[in-house]
Amino acid sequence: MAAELSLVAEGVVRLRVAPGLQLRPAQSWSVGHFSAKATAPEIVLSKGVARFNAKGVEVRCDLRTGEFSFLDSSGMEIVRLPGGAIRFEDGKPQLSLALGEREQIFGLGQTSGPLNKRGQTRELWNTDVLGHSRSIHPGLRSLYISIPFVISLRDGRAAGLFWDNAAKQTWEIGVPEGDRCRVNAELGEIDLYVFIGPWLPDILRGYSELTGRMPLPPRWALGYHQSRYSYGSRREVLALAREFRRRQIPCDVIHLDIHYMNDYRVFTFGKRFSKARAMLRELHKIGFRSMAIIDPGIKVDPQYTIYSEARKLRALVLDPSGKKPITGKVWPGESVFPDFTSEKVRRWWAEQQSAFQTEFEIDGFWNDMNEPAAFDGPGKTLDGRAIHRTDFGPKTHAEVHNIYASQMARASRAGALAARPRERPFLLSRDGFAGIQKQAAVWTGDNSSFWEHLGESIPMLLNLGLSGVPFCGADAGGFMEHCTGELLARWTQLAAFTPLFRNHCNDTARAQEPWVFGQETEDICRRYIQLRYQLLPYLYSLFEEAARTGTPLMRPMFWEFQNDADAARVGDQFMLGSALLVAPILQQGGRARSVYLPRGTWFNFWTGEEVKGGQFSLIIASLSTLPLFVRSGSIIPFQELQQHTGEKKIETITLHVWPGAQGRFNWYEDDGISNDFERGISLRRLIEYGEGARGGALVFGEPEGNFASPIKCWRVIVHSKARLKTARLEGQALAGQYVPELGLFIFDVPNLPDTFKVSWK
Ligand code: MIG
Repeated sequence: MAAELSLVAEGVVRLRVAPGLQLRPAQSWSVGHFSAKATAPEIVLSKGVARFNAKGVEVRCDLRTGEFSFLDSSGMEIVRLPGGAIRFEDGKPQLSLALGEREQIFGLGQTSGPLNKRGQTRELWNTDVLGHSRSIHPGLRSLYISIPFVISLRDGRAAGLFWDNAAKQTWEIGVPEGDRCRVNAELGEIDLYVFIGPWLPDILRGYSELTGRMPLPPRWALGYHQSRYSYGSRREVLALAREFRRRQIPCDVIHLDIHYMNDYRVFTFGKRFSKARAMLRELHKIGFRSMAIIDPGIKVDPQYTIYSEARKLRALVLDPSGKKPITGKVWPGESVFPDFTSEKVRRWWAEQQSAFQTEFEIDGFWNDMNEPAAFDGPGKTLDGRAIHRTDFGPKTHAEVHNIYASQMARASRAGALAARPRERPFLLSRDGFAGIQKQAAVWTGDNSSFWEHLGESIPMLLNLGLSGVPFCGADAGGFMEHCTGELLARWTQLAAFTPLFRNHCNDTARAQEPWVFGQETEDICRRYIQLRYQLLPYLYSLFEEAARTGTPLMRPMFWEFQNDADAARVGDQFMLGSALLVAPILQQGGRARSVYLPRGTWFNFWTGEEVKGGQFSLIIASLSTLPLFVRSGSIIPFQELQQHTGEKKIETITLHVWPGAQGRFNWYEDDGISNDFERGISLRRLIEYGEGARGGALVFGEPEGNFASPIKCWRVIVHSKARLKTARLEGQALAGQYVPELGLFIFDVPNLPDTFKVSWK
């Protein structure tokens, strides 16, 4: 065996092992420029142990037993590969990791089941699963998004491990042996990245530097999305859009599912959408954006130009003989599959998509069936022996199956940028591999309108965030089966606080737009969709943070409270940013639940009531109430209600302040749509809160960046049971008003261009 150890960035160590005497040139679908920076660590050899030291990280290799251990800067062992743990059997690489007694494992992309993956077996193989819970498929081990990256947490210290190998992998995490994690891959070499930690944000920063970060999305993508398989005609789509406006339920995006096409031919509109361009313009006029679904399968039809061009260009995946394109049955019937692993094919696809987008003025695309699915193929996908002519030379489908979707999304992104070079694309993908976050947001595929799936969406989305994919969401209301008013109300409450907020359902399921279940459900849905829109400035700043650092927006409790052992066990509630704790009701008929509030003081968002943390509390919640808590010391920006993100110019931002010893908010703004922020046309400002002897103060830091903010006024709302009387801007008195019934003190301050301080008492 040949091995190589290198330091690729601060706190990130790479270990490569190959069966022969030499490592092959590295090939990666996920890791970009980063490996170029690798430096060799210092080596000290003594008593048969080689110690590699690099900037506070130590790797020990016992040359007699072959044991590898990785130590963090405090000397704690965070990853151990016991002697013989790295092996190749029939060319298949295997690893075995020692698990600590209290170690928990998170990540791996999209998984069903509980938050902590210890005790589960997972197979990383992108798979189309109808109804993705273990109650429907008891042996379920694979889902749409496979990411061989895990985070381990023990006694408050975290570390990360990424195996950069796209072949099918199996992870047996603490099963059958409780103290081992066995991982094997069908093909390839061992190429591991160990993230030393111990802080979660550092691990995600390192991992996302390695595999890429989510580009900042356009602001409209953060609004509410409505979808259905399928809104079947131009008339239906326009009526739907008008219904949202008539009922005053905010909405930004309508998704067009497969029935818009001409007999499922990609890049076409069918007869029932004969005036597609006029329809999409009409939607724009009333403030809607559209997303069109794009499947990879191209209908075999010599009269169809996309098909004939693809043949001519030799742009298709080949069957195992290597002589002709492989075919499979998908929605269009007999279909062929573009080979997105090739640069030439991605370029061609990008051109097709770009022409289609420009002709019809479509705003974004969602890529579905991108496993790729083939109804008649083995395991509902292509034969593993099918041949791809990749950027790295010929490969079998088994070698590239897991990256097919990421490469399709890459083409799709290039296409969107070609069509609208000045705008940020919004793309959505069902499948993905490590790095998908660079190309597209993801949704979690075909869940069902089951209470169980409502609950599972929390750990599923949390683990996606921990796997480097911050922009994710589950179909609100559930995709398959029939939703009910109560389920929709609870699901909308939860999904309003997830990064992607889309209601979508199946063609055979009962409709589930917010109004179909009657007045009460409609009012509840409206209320939470409105709240989402009011929270947009908060969300937008969180998105910017995710784009810059890899930090997820939707965070497990332990992200914010890493040293709290109880927080590490909670998987049915979460933090949105560091200020909001969301604890949805997940049971039919449920009117109460236990909520874990970590140490400190919390405020009930609805009543303002103070709740002591460091305990589990029983929280009562009527159907219209989502248990929602605010951490003390938080500053949360709200904006005026809008029916869509571009409806009006926002000139006032309301800053709610919940008292506590201290707090801060990283304010971010830009034009919300263009790429100008890449040239510094954005505005960043730190807002800090501090408590004084008899009052509090906010310090607005110096704005950074060149964006001319439209905001004229900050309306400060201080939550205080004690009567507050005066507010001051620097030395000057401001007009403030205390509302005793609500326990709120309210005053306005102009948005000054330099640093300034306001205080109250
Ligand atoms: O086999 O395009 O997950 O969101 O509505 C079903 C029809 C194909 C699966 C997607 C779903 C979409 C549906 N598609």
